[in-house]
Amino acid sequence: MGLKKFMIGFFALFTIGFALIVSGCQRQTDSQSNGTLSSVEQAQFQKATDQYQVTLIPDTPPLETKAETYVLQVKDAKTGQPVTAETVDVKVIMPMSGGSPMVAPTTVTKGTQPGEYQVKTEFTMAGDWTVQVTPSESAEAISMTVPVQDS
Ligand SMILES: [Cu+2]
Repeated sequence: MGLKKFMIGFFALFTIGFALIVSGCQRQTDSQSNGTLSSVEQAQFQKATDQYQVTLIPDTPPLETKAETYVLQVKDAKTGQPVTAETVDVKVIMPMSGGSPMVAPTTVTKGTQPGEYQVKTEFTMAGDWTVQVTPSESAEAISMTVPVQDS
């Protein structure tokens, strides 16, 4: 069917795009002041606001379309201390043009270290996903965009 071919071509273009995005990220330097996404080391994704600094760490980079558990670190941006919340709210979504966003089923459990959480999710499609972290009920959500490749 034409649609299927179109989708395959679409994904191929996306994959090339991600490669460019990833290499672009690696050239970025610290962005803590303006709060944009940066790649701290090759495979960590970090974003900071006035209040919080969040870092997403994949076990085996790059991010791929499969079920996996990631470490999420949440720190107080001012003191540098890990947050003490039992859990944080994490939403993993992919905005889709002309439709409602895709939502990845996500569970969060407390990690072994202070301020660390285990985020189990499944990126169901290659492309740019938005990881939205809300460290506490009164906090603003912190969104970072992460590129996901086909596994
Ligand atoms: Cu999608």
